[in-house]
Amino acid sequence: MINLEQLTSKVCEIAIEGGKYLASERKTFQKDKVIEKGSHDYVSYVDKETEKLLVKKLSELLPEATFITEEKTVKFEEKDYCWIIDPLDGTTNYINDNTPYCVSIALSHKSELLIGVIYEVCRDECFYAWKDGKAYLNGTQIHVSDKGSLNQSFVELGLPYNAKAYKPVINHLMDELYGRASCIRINGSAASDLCYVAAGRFDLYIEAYINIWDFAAGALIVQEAGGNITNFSGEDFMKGHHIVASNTLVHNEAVKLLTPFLGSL
Ligand code: LIP
Repeated sequence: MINLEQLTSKVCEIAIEGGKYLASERKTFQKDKVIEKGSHDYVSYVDKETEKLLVKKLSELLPEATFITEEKTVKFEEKDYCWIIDPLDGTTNYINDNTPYCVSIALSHKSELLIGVIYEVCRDECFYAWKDGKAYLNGTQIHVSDKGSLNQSFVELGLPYNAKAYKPVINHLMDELYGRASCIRINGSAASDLCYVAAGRFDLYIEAYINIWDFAAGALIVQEAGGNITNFSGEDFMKGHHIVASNTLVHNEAVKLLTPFLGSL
């Protein structure tokens, strides 16, 4: 029987080690090292080397687990335990020396999330949670906010790479929320967006066309901090790509905003 609290603590050490490598490479990072793997979707040796480091350390920690990783440096095999890794979430921020960017690591067992660890490099913040163990930031328990309505909410929106398909949605959200919500931000790192909901910094975060390595760790951290995370229909998010994460209190209001797009995304 795995002790999730102890395992989480070791995963935090590994995520921080990955983050320290990202920070040290950033000092000399050159934009000519960047490759465009999809439209405006970038990667460099830094993402790949960080991923290899994480895979090596996590394999030693739990040899029976397989991997789903953004940069595909390791082959996925069908197994019960699975590490889900984004070695550098917020790549465009990193490339442009902007903040935030993170290492994101989740562990699942038969699709159930057991551990979520996100290390945000720029603020030296390690967010983590394990199933039924609550959520923490650098050793202190965190909780979602208590804002009761969208009118009071500090809202984070994402701009996924799939701009053509998402433009009608983001335009609609801007139209509905700009001037109504307390304020809107677009920070450029799905993993940290979820952590900020968990820590009560943001009250709501909405994004579509993101992948399991972007949201798996953050999803558990949000849930263990008392928040809610669903797809755009208010249902299970795990198999999809569209995410609404909130402090729970504003969730229904937020999901209602998305009803014009159900079935078309
Ligand atoms: C990115 C996110 C970003 C989101 C993009 C993408 P990457 O991950 O974190 O916030 O808008 O769709 O998923 O490419 O930096 O790992």
